[in-house]
Amino acid sequence: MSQPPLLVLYGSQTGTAQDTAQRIARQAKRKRLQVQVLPLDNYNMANLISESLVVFVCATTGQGDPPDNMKNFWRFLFRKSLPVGSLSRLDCAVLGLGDSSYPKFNFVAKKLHKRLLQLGASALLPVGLADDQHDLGSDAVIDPWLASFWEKVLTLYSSLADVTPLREDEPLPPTYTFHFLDDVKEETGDRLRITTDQTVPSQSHPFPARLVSNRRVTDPSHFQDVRHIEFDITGSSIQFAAGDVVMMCPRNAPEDVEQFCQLLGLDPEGRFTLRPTDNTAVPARLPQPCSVRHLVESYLDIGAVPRRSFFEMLSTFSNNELEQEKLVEFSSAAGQSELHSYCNRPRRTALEVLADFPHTTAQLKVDYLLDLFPEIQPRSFSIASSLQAHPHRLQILVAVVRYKTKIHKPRRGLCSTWLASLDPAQGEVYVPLWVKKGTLKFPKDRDTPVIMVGPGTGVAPFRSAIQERIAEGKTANVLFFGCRSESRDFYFRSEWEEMMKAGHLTLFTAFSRDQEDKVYVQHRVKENAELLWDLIANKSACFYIAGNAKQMPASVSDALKEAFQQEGGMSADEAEQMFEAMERTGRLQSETWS
Ligand code: 2AM
Repeated sequence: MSQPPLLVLYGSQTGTAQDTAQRIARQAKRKRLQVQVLPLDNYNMANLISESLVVFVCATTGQGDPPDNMKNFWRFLFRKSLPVGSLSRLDCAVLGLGDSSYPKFNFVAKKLHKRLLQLGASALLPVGLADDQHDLGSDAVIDPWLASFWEKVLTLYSSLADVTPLREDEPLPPTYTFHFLDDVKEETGDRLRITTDQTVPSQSHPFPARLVSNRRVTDPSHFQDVRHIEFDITGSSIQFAAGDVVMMCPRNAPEDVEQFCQLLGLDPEGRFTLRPTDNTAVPARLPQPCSVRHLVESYLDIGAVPRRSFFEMLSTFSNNELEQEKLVEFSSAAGQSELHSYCNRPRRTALEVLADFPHTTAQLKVDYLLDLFPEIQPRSFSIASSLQAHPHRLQILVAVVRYKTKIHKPRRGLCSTWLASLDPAQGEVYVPLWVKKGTLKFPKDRDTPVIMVGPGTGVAPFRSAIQERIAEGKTANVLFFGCRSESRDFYFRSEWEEMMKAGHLTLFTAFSRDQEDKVYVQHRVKENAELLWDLIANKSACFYIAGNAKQMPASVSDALKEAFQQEGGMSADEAEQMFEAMERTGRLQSETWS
């Protein structure tokens, strides 16, 4: 009997679920099983009723929400009109990727599993709950879960047991083949395709926004480079409100692109078209034909820390004994702790790994590039301006990420480094972007006061909110801002001062390093307990926290609960309950990032 094909559907926010889905597909191909891998939103849901074997790999985002590329599926799946029993033909398996340091650990996978069963599907095995916090990484759960999954599949499709699987050390066929063109002058479409239609820009149709300015807002003597960046969005249908975020895909640095091409012996000017070897679509983001430079610069994530699957694949290309031995070790379950010390801890990039394995790298075939390297993922930034205050403009506040590990060369954040390098004085620069609804929502009511705690770049969404609110005549705005020093990183100072003068803003500052003892925003919250209590208890104020300092949100929350006890005469339990009630009703919201 011929087996029905395996479908692997994933919902991925940062690429890990996608990588895991692709790994499952590779394992299927080694077992000579027909397989298709798709993001959930690219799959026609109506077909689910006729599928017989589907693996779902789903991440859960920090807030317990499904990733962006499964949001439509999520809405579809929970429609009341879906008949119970409609998925009775389906054997399914759900693998969740989550992080147990967040309260809604693997919420999406658990809920999906339950719903599929409710609709009549049979579960091949219990839902897999991979955990980023596990000492040995999420593979500690994924590996045994997959072993058990394949065991079940083999029982289900007994004829598979007679098939000789492809050897582990043989490369699988690539997903695409590259067809190089002789005519190098051919138009590539590498340049931005300016969208003239008024469709709302999205990941597949970003709007090329012109860079207007890119200004450092911290003193040159300060350790951190923070940029205030402005884009012109004239001609787009982009609308946003305070709390929304802008998305963009960064590019690799030109010197990294050069080095990559050199290591692989590729001509950056070479132009090619991609042909899928199976039914996979050509990535919409890649123009056809495309230049090698464009592919490496804008698509292949060569600057990320590579995953285990990268080493697995590299090992199949190696013809150098020493290198291959090491690569096989890094791919094995036993080699994970060593791989962690070599790669994850020092944040070694895929490009640096290639340079460490020169013989293997020289053997790499261009056809495998899209299998080896994940696609550069979009990054999000809180929008720092309001359309009312800055019509046709969109501004962000970006801390340029740079840090040291044991590797000599400093580590750099891909997107912030790329953004910082863009210079509008060097000619017109366009950045493809789109906007997404954010999680922070501000009150519509004119008289509701808003208290915002945003140290560092956490102030970005609050600058947008304050500008928007002032334009709408909402002047009860209280901001707690923290930075290291009044003279070095107190950005937007003059703007705040003007608003204060006009009576539109109350500002409390915490300059952590301008005196011997650290002063943080939570200290200012405590000092102003009386005012905060009055605003919250008597004037129904909303309270917001944003920022990237790890302990900050918890410390600010504690300071607020203390204020409830001190000023409201509450017990610790009552303060906690009031805090939770505010969270539940949206009167207390936070947005944190790392
Ligand atoms: P620090 O770097 O001097 O420790 C913006 O980054 C501001 O947030 C800085 O003043 C920083 O202080 C401060 N910050 C760091 N950790 C914090 C925490 N746990 N709570 C509140 N603020 C913090």
